[in-house]
Amino acid sequence: MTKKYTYGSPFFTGAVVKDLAIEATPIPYFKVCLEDGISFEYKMNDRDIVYGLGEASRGINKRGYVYDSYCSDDFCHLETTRSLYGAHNFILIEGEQTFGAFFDYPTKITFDIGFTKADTLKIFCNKADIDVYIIEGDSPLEIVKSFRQLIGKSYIPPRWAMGYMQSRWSYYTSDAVREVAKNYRKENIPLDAIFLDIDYMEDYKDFTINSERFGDLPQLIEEMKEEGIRLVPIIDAGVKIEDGYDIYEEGLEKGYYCVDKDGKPFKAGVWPGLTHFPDFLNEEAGLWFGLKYKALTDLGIEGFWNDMNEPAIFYSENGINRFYEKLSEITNGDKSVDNYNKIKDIVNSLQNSQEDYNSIYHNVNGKLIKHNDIHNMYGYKMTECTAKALKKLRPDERTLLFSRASYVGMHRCAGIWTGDNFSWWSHILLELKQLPALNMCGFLYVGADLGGFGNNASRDLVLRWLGLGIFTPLMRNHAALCTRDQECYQFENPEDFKNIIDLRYRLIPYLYSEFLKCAVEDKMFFKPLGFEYKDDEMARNCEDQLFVGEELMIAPVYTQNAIGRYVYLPEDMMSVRLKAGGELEFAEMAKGHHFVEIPLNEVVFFIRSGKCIPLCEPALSTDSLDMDNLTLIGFDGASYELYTDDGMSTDLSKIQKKTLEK
Ligand code: MIG
Repeated sequence: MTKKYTYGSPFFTGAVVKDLAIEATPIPYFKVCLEDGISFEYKMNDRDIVYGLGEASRGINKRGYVYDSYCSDDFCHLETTRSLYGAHNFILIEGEQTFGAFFDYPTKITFDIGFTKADTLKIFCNKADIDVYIIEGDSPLEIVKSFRQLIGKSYIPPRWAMGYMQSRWSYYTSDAVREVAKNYRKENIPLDAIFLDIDYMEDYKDFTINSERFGDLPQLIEEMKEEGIRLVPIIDAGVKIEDGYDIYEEGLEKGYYCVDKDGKPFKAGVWPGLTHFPDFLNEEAGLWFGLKYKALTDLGIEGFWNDMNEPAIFYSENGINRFYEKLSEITNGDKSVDNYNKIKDIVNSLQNSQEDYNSIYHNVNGKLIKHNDIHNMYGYKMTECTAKALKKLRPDERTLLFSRASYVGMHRCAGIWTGDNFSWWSHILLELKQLPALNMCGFLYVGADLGGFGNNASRDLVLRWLGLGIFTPLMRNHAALCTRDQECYQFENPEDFKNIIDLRYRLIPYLYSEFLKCAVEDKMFFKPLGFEYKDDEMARNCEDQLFVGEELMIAPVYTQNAIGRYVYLPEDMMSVRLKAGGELEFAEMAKGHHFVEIPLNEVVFFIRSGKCIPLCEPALSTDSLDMDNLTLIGFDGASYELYTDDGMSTDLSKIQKKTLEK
C-alpha cells in the first residue's frame, strides 16, 4: 500500500512513474514541522533498524549518523562522509512499526538518523515543497517491491556487461589497450571489456578522438570485438570552450548550456579547462547532447560511462575572480607566511562550491531554475538523455550505460558505479553495505571499483575484493592516475586471479537469471539477512553477509592477513568452496556460527537450504559461454527456475523461463 503526501508545490523529478492521488489526511508515523523549510520526525524504538539511502556511507543499518542527500564529487569516502555521488532518498524502518518512506525532493535533504538524538529520526530540507510516499506492507521485501513498482522497472544491461571488465586512468594509446587484452588472454583470464578514460579524447573534448594516440580506434574496436572484448569510453558532462570545436559552437548557438543570472553560459573549469555544462533539464538540449554519442556508436561502441555529472566543478570563472579579489584583500601587499592558511582555504573552497551551484541556472520548460534548487537532478537527467538517445541510435540492442551521479528514477535507464573509492580494506565492506540499499532504490546494475581507485593496491586486497566482485552485476577493476598497476596479470601467480574470475563466468547463468528476475519482478538482487529472517537477531544485526538472489549467501573476507572468518548461517546451508585449480568442494553445514577458513586463493559461498543453482563451463568472454549445458549444484531434489534471453535484445518478451531439476 503506497500513499502520497504533498507539501507546497514540488518540482517534478520523474522518480515516480505511478500517478497517485494526494492524500487529504495527515501523513502517518511522522510529526511534521513547517519551520525553516520542512521536517519529518519519527521516534525510533530500540529495536528498530533503519535501512536504505542507497549509496550512502556507513552501515546496512543507518542508525547513529547523519547523511546529506546531495550528489557530491568526493574522492575520499570516510566513515564521516555525509554525501556521496548518488542521492537516494528511500528509507525502510523495520521493527516496532515497519514501513518505507520516499522523500522525492530535487536537492539537498538531510537524514539525521539518531545522531543528534539517539531515538529520533529527523528528515529535513530547506523548502517545504516535497512529495513524500509512505509504503506499507507485511515485510521489508514487500515494501521494497511496492516502492519499486512506484518508481518503475530497473535497467537491464546487455549480458556481456556482466563479464569481468578492466579499466584504468588511463590507457593512453591504442597499443596500451592491446597490451591489456593480450596479457589477459595470455594468462587465460576471462575479460569482456576494457575502458577508455578521458585520455582517448582530444584535449578532453567530448565525442572527439585523439588522432595521435587513438588514430586507429575503429580498427582497435574491431580487433577487440574479435577477441570478445568491448571498449567502453567515458563521457564527461562539461563541453570544452574552444573556437572551432563543432559541439561547443552548436550548443552555444542553440542556447543549450546552463547560464548564469544574466543569461550568459556559465563557465566552469574541469578537465578540458573552461567548459559549459549542457542543460540536461532542458529536454531538447539533453537529446541534442545524447545524439552526439552517435560519433562513437557509429564506430561500433556498445557501452558508455558518464562521469563528472554531479556536476563536478574544479573552479569557475566567477570563483577565480572572487579568489583574486579575496587574495588582494587578505595580502594587501603583505607577503608574510602568516597568510598561508587563509590563502589555502580560499583555494580549497573553489572546488564544488555552493557559490557556484547557486549561480548556475537551468531552463526547465521555459522557466529559469537555480541549479542548487534541483542539484540532484543533473547527473540523473544527463544519463536519462543519454539513454533516450541511445534507444534511437541502437534501437534493437541494449547498450551498457552507467553513471557516477544519480537520483532515484535513473535506475530505469542505467546503472551506477560507486565512484572514487580507495584501495582500502574498509572499502570492500563499504561496497557490501551499499549493495542492498542501492537495490532497494531500483539500482540493480551496480558495483564499486574493484581493487580500489585511489592508492596502491596489494595483491591480497585485489584477490579478496574479487571474492565479493564476482557476485556484483557490474564487475570492473579500475584504478586512478599514478597508482600501482592492478590488472590481474600484474601480480604473482595470476592463475589465482584466473581461477576466481573463472568462477564468475561459471556463475553467469545463475547471476544473469537472478538479475533478470529481479528486474522483471521488482526484487532485490542483494538482500540483508534480516530481510528474510526478521525474528532472528543475529541475522538482523549482520552487517557483513548478504543473500545473492534467492539461492545464495555470501560472506566475503574483507580484512588483511585473515585466514578465514566467522560466518553466521541463519538456516542449514551447503558451503561451496572453490579450490585452487577450479575444483568445487561441497559441505552441508548446520544453522549457527562457524569459523570458515578461506585461503587467499579460494572463495567460499553458501547455497540456501533446499536450493540449487546452475553453473556453466568458464570461457574467456561471455559471448563464448555455453549457456545450454548447465550443471546444477546444491541440494538434491531442488529445482531452479532459470530465466534467459539472447543477452542483448531490448525486447523483454524474449525472456524465457525454464525449470531445472536436480
Ligand atoms: O576528476 O576521468 O570517478 O573513475 O577515472 C577525476 C578520470 C575524473 C573521476 C572518475 C574516475 C575517472 C576519473 N574521473
